[in-house]
Amino acid sequence: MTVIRLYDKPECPFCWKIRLALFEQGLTVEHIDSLAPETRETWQSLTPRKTVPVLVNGDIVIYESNVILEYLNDLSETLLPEDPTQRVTARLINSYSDGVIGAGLREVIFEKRGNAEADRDHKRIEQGIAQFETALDYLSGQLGGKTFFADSYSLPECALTARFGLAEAYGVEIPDRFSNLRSWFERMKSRPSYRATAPQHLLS
Ligand SMILES: N[C@@H](CCC(=O)N[C@@H](CS)C(=O)NCC(=O)O)C(=O)O
Repeated sequence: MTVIRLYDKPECPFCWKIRLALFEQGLTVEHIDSLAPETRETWQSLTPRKTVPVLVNGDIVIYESNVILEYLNDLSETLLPEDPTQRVTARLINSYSDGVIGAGLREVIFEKRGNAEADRDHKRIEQGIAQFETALDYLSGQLGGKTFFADSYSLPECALTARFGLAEAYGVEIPDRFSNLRSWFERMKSRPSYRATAPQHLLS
């Protein structure tokens, strides 16, 4: 049987959501660390975008995390709900996670990562946190009192678990006023997929 290979980077949120999707689907995968100098040339030759994640399954090479997610769903039909309206909801929240939730967090993480406290641009960090918190309003409204963003565990759970996991690791809290999002994140963290896929150096 062909082994699925994932060119991966531990702290990449796009990679983490793919790791979650694979684990939740029960798929076995060989993880290849794209940061290792000996693998760089290989994975870069596989993608015109020169980004990770890249998934290889036999002859199929897929870059772009959302195309990978759609492909994984095509394999097992477990990452998107059945109902067309629910599928749209799942795709929209996934896209919002990439573009809007990711934008504020990126500022905080890029500024904190590798910079000593004294050397950080605190204004950039504050603005990133404010942007993140503003973006949570919409998410909280979309989730309401539901268990998942759509009617089952789906793309938004993969995408947002990775984003919130990175946020937490870099000291960015979900404010108390978003109690539904906080409970949702606790539920996601209690799933076996969380510890199995989180960047091991960020786990406490
Ligand atoms: N739209 C792409 C974005 C992927 C992306 O930006 N990956 C970053 C890491 S988080 C990357 O590979 N950057 C180049 C590098 O690390 O060398 C996707 O969804 O797959």
